[in-house]
Amino acid sequence: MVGSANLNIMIKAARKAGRSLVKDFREVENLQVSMKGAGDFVSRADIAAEKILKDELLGARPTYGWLAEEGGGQDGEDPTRRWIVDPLDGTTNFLHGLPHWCISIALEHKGKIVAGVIFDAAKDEMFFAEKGEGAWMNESRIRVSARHRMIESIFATGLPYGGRSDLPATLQDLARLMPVCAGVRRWGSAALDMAYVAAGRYEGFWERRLNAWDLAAGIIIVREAGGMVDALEPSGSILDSGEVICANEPIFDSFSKVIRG
Ligand code: 2AM
Ligand code: CA
Repeated sequence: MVGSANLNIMIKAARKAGRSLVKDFREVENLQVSMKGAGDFVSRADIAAEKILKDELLGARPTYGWLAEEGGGQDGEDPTRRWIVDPLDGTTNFLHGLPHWCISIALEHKGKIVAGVIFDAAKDEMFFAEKGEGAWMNESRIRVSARHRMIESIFATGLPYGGRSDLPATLQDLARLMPVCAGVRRWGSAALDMAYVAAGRYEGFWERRLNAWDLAAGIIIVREAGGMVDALEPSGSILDSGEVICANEPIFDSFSKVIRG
């Protein structure tokens, strides 16, 4: 697909930050240092990737606003457009040498996401979409899966970590879902979970307490792949609530009935 100028800027930025993260990832895999040493190293890798993305994206579009995980946000001269960026989604995986993490970049226009890029640099898988142009992975068009029976379907989620208060709600979700489906996966990168739903690798994904930068790019990639994305509270704001449910269209109703209770 021949993307817009903005999409090309996003893909170029993702590749550049991806090279930096892959280099650091090889290093972290070999690091024989204290937990704190590895943690500090990963924070530096994360901040370095964010700087590359900011230089590339705001360098090319200096009037746009900015919202990112590490450095926070700033308003642009153009109040209608904003980059929403997670330089490293799946940080815990990265820290443990697990090759499942990504860069997530979205472009918001008048409150709607109009383009998204999710780049899994370790596997060289570039997921992207623009409004009305379908969803893609590298050179190929992607689509959500066609499975429509719960018992044949697999779903992904994120399990709360570190004593967070949403554990009981997620355990209740799992108690309802696990007996009626073919399995549940927990990979540790919300952005890649959404890219995988778009690519038809699993049927659906839900998670609570996420941030706008975890979700923004995934929203358009899933929708352009033919999937449905909603806030857990029906028709609420996904980015404001940080609670998401998405799936292929045929399974969405059954899946959301189970999750929403
Ligand atoms: P992050 O890697 O950018 O922090 C997985 O459940 C999602 O939760 C990921 O998208 C991850 O984004 C986020 N998350 C934040 N803190 C986390 C932690 N300590 N452990 C696991 N996931 C975390
Ligand atoms: Ca994240």
